[in-house]
Amino acid sequence: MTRVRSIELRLIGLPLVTPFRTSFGVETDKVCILARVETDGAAGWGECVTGVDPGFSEEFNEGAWLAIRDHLAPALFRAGDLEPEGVEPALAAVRGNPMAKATLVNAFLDAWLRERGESLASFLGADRERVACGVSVGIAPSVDALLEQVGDYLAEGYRRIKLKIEPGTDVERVEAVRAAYPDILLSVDANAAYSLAHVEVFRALDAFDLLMVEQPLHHEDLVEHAALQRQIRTDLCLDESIRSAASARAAIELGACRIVNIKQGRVGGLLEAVRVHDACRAAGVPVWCGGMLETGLGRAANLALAALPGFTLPGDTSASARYFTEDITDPHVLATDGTMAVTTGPGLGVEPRPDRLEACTLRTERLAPP
Ligand code: SMG
Ligand code: MG
Repeated sequence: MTRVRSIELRLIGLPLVTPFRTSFGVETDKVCILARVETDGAAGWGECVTGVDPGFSEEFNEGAWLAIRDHLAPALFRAGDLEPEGVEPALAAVRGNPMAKATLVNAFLDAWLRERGESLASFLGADRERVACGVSVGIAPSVDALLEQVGDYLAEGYRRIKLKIEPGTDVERVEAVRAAYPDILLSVDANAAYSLAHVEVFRALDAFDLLMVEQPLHHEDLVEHAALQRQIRTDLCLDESIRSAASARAAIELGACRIVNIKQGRVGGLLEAVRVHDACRAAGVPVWCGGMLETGLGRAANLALAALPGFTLPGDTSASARYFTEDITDPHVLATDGTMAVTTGPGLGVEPRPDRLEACTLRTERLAPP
């Protein structure tokens, strides 16, 4: 048992090495909330995966900040002495807001594990020390620019390439990359930009031996995803639609997907992420670890999660250098075999560097019990 004594919220901003364009917008900077939770015996970190705008989901930085400050943090203070399994129930009176909740769940877990000297990977049930890594490539300005980026990432060792697509920038991009690299693991991610009226696009993509098509339709369209899956050969993978282990089970039972992208931040934190993993594994559905352009803190959490046995496909856990010239932690580095190390120290096993943290901070607020 340990008690949350105070929480420091911090908004940080750091430039991305290259703008990241998806079907819902362009990001040039990573701007996110970090929570530092102080317990009786340690401090732990949680990185919130919301962005500036509510484009990927309805949650966004300023909303998450208020949800944490005015609702979730007070609930955690009121809960008193806690074990990890008590944190989600303590936050349950707040409906939804999984990304805001994940920030505190993960930060508490980090602090609790640091008190015990146990690594996150060991606590979650990891069975390996390194994970196979892929990379997500934003919508490029041209086919040539895309081929150059893909070539660079493959040369670095990445084991799977995921192309962001949107209506009008899809089949010809995939065709060009597949022609240049006939044997690579290749997938696409539409971030919900299509509808069932586009079924011909997905029939055309069937020709390119894709590992999966990720989240083609709106996040609420499980029945529509199932209808699309019946009409194409390529496996569908769901990202935005999967918000909990319950929604993963629903999607699988409906036949809405055959692969699941697990993002711990999107499902309310690392504990629910393990339940999603367990539900998929029980159903024989492969999972992989998604990414939200996390800093080295969130990335350490993703790497620990990706080391669980059901994560059988390379994920979006790319190296720090794919995102930032200088991360806020010591960088996560890709080996030439396309793997990265899972951290082994207590909790997340990484700390923000104080100088980097100060340099990136846009705002802080300290929260404490009344
Ligand atoms: O962390 O490398 C990363 C990003 C991977 O493509 C990625 N994430 O839908 O899977 C996804 C997107 C969401 C990013 S929104 C900023
Ligand atoms: Mg996605």
